[in-house]
Amino acid sequence: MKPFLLFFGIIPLAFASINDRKDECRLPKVEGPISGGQKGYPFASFYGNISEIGYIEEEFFLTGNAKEYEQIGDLGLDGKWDLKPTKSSYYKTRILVRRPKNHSRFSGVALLEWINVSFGYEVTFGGDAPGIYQNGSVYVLVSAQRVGVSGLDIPNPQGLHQWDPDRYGSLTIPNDTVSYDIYTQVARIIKSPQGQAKVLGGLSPDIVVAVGGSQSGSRVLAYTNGIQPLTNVFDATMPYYLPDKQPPSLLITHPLQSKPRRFRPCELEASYTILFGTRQPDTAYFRYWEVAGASHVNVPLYETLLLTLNRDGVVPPEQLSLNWSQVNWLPVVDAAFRLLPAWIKHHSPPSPMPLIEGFLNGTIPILNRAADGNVIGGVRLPEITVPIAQYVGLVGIGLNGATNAYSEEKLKDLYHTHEDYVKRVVGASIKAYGKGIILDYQVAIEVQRATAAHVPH
Ligand SMILES: *[C@@H]1O[C@H](CO)[C@@H](O)[C@H](O)[C@H]1NC(C)=O
Ligand SMILES: *[C@@H]1O[C@H](CO)[C@@H](O)[C@H](O)[C@H]1NC(C)=O
Ligand SMILES: *[C@@H]1O[C@H](CO)[C@@H](O)[C@H](O)[C@H]1NC(C)=O
Ligand SMILES: *[C@@H]1O[C@H](CO)[C@@H](O)[C@H](O)[C@H]1NC(C)=O
Ligand SMILES: *[C@@H]1O[C@H](CO)[C@@H](O)[C@H](O)[C@H]1NC(C)=O
Ligand SMILES: *[C@@H]1O[C@H](CO)[C@@H](O)[C@H](O)[C@H]1NC(C)=O
Ligand SMILES: *[C@H]1O[C@H](CO)[C@@H](O)[C@H](O)[C@H]1NC(C)=O
Repeated sequence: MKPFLLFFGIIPLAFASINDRKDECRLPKVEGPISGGQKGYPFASFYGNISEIGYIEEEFFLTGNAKEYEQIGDLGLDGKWDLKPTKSSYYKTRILVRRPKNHSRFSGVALLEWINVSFGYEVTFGGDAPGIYQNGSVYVLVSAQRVGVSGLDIPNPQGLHQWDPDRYGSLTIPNDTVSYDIYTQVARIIKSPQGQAKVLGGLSPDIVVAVGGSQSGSRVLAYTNGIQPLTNVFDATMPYYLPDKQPPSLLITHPLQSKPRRFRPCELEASYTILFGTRQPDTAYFRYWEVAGASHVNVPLYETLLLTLNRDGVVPPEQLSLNWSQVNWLPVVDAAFRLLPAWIKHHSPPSPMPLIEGFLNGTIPILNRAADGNVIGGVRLPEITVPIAQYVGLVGIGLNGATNAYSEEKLKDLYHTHEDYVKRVVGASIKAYGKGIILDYQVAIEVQRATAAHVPH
């Protein structure tokens, strides 16, 4: 295994001091904070008034030359990839930086999210997690891929260029083969004193984490396998909600499995990993979690996402259905955002979690279900431990899952009175909080939800 996995937090600093000197010269040019344009605000900016939570959000443009990478040998399932840098190309992109205004609130942690571009425009998931801001962490959205900037090659593209040509017209990413080095260069800015002075108001993070969900999770995973061993730039990586559908591929555009320190929470993912046999055992430097009942895109997640998409006037990819799974993995990711730095700083690893039970019938993954209809094992949120429905992560090949509500009789059977139900949710939420799988705000949300639910009728 590569050094950062074994010694991160302490030993990498020795590498960093050598690397940093060289890399200072290669820091991209920083422009900003950016203002103006037709819309007068950045695309995918924080939903709500960020100064009310004591934060500042600023956008910067970065200009530089980014390398491509070429593989040497196979991109194997063991994640031990050998890559070498090749030619460089000019790029200009943007980053969106959220930081606490009051420096004494800063947690010392910077999370760098690789923005998801699957919808043909840029979407953040992690950035909607409230715990980041309650904890005083820095959150940086990184536009690393061409589609986010230029849009898809379709009649009505929705990239940054189209959204606000005045503001974003000068941005360019030639192709995604340079995306990994763009990501590295952003991390180097966040780690260098000059960069910190320019984009972080002088905050100096001691832990920098790579995060990304879904297609971006694949990229963060590829980064972990192939690029991090060359750059040593991150202290930890956290690719999450990542269906392992793809075989290893050239150009590392659709990457795969590895042996990194990562969280990958979602029941849908459990079915895929059973299917493709890509689960990895936990190690001293690696945790793998699956969230029972959660689907890739679930109701609470999509409701939150729609607020931003509607504000920004882009076309949502699908219509919300309350029949999708109601179980959200994001609160677990938010909790993991705390556990990862604590792991590095205090050598206190997050608890291992049981896997969701299942097996393969031919090529079809079957998850074992208890009498209540829900899966056995996994990270268990109050929705699962005090259930009012069956929650299914994967329905056919759908990414939304399903919620199959229990009958009134069944609810009456399980919970004699509403007070009984609420009391059990309160207990389950406090227990989940105690286990570190949700944060305190989520306890309040769970209890509120239960109180408002007509259970039993
Ligand atoms: C955002 O909140 C700050 C602080 O509460 C306030 O001064 C400012 O006017 C608000 N901005 C908008 C656009 O509402
Ligand atoms: C900054 O945060 C610290 C610690 O939370 C607090 O004591 C201090 O009053 C804050 N300063 C301002 C100007 O809000
Ligand atoms: C941020 O999270 C860390 C790790 O859980 C904790 O020690 C610290 O007290 C938190 N800070 C705030 C302001 O919530
Ligand atoms: C990416 O774009 C650069 C600049 O246009 C070009 O030189 C390079 O060949 C492209 N790489 C691939 C793999 O298309
Ligand atoms: C939700 O499921 C119910 C029962 O299966 C069905 O009648 C209804 O049309 C579904 N609603 C949506 C929005 O899909
Ligand atoms: C496995 O699949 C076959 C048909 O493909 C089906 O008949 C059988 O019931 C399945 N077994 C289980 C345990 O699901
Ligand atoms: C991100 O990308 C994946 C596909 O790679 C897509 O299924 C998913 O819905 C996207 N996530 C969001 C929230 O946009």
